[in-house]
Amino acid sequence: MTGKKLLLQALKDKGVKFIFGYTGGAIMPIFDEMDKLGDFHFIMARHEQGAAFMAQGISRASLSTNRQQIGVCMTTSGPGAMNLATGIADAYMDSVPMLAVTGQVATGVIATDAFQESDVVGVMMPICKQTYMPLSAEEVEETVHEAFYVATTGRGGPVVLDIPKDVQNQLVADEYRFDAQSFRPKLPGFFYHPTPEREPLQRAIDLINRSERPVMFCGHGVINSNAGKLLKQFAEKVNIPIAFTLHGLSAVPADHPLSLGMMGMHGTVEANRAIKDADLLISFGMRFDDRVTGRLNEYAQNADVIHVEIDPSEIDKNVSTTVAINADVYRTLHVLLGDPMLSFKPRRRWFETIDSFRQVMAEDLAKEIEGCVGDAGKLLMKSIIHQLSELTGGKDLIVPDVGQHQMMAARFYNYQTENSWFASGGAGTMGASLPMAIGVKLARPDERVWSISGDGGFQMNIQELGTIMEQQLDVKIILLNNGYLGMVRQWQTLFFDGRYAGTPMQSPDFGLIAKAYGIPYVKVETAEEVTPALQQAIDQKGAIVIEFICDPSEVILPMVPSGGGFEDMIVKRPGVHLPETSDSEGEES
Ligand SMILES: Cc1ncc(C[n+]2csc(CCOP(=O)(O)OP(=O)(O)O)c2C)c(N)n1
Ligand SMILES: [Mg+2]
Repeated sequence: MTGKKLLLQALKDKGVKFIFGYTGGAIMPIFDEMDKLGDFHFIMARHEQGAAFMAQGISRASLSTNRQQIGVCMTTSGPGAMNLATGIADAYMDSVPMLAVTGQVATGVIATDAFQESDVVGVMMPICKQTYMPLSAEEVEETVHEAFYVATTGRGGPVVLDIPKDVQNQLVADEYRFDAQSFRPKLPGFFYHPTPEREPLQRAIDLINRSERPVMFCGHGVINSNAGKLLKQFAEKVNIPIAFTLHGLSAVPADHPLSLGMMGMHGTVEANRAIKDADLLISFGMRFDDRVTGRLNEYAQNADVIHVEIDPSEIDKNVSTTVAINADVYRTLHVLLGDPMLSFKPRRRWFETIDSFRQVMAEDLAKEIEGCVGDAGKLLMKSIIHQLSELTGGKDLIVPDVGQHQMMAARFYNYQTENSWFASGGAGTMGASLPMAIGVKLARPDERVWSISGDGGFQMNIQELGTIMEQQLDVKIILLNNGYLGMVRQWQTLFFDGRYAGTPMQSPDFGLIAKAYGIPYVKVETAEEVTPALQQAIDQKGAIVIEFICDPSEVILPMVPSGGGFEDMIVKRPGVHLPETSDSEGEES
């Protein structure tokens, strides 16, 4: 058998159905063998970055199905591999398991600056969970299985497998003979504790029973361990409100009475104020990212912290814990739910206080949503998202890009389906949406998928319209065009005296672009057209691009300025109220 056959056999064994990629000299042998075997559905991206995000889409969306698939992308060496880097770094930040296979120049010329040689292992090592370079075909089989084990065990993450061309072609006497029963990866230093220990659990239960003003956090770990239903049961059992990180959205229905919505920089007033006043924070599968905490030395100063987290390196990293539970979220919730000592407390005063927080922006937001247009008569993103939510009953799969429209989609879609929100969060990569939506659609073909982009991000991976065309994928594309890199514009409005450096943007005729790819297109400029256009997308089979002409001065509020504390939360439109403190300069949006 050859190295390339062993690789493909192992991928098949792991249930891989789709391979996303782009060919080139150093990967040709594997592509050729893949074609001969005919075991995979190969999807040619139009840019390697697209392939990485498609692979992410498969992994993220199939988590909650009974057939978890690990996304695989495959490229040639040098520029092909380098073009994957952004998608891999993004998966690493967001704990998404995936496998990137890259061709490498032959072992005999490695480190000679051979044609299309890049040090893939060197470049990828700090931006992925593990890298491998098998130096003989004999290593390939075990390496692939170990790569899958590492990618999916504990906190998920991307793994890179860089295979020199001669190793792909090398003949070995052995047949493929992998035995899952006897497979024991030799990974000294790889710790994984899925089951919670008794003692910290007991202390956690005591804290929960005693607390008067608790808030529970739902992070990506809840989605990744498929624990949404358990979290909901737990919250109901102990009567504790839930705040969501960006990645925790859709774990529990967004309109659940205990939901406070999203927390953090663009979180709701009720989530952020409740956290500020809480006496106990119970965090499930999240990492206290700076977008969530704001200024750390002011964060939840009077609260005890229970942190349930699978990755021990996240515990006590940003926020000191009172009780640390290093375990899988699902298993922890399962044990907690079975514990007879946990009690229900009415906490009436706490819920009254939270209700008062809910009122702070309720009226302003309702008015904007109802009105649908801003000062200049252009459409408001939040109203478009709200109408999409109403029309779809909150049941569809949403893949936002990065920017204001992403935050609008996070805040104003009423998520009802578990694991229905797929966003680039930790890295915040513009251009993620279109390719990620392709992977999501392939993983969940029977559900409706909406890719929602801004005019900036859409143009970062616009070439993937070609993949949608070729694969005839039914992805509904919403383009919220405000003529600006809107999120950065919002920062400029608030913190740079309205100087719009590098944010106004001229766009092409998106109608002509859609037409060139054979994709139907609708342009929406007035409030009356919004719902009919969305309905048209729903009624019609196949992809569609709907471009909405949006108000560039719309802002996503509230906003906790970068580096600020919850005290500094901006709740009024600029011009009405400006924060006194702003040490945000130099930080990235
Ligand atoms: C690849 C990349 N480059 C730059 C940024 C910084 N950034 C964050 S949001 C944003 C603006 C996005 O503009 P657009 O796609 O039009 O969305 P809008 O905010 O207008 O809704 C920029 C430039 C980023 N997140 N990713
Ligand atoms: Mg924009």
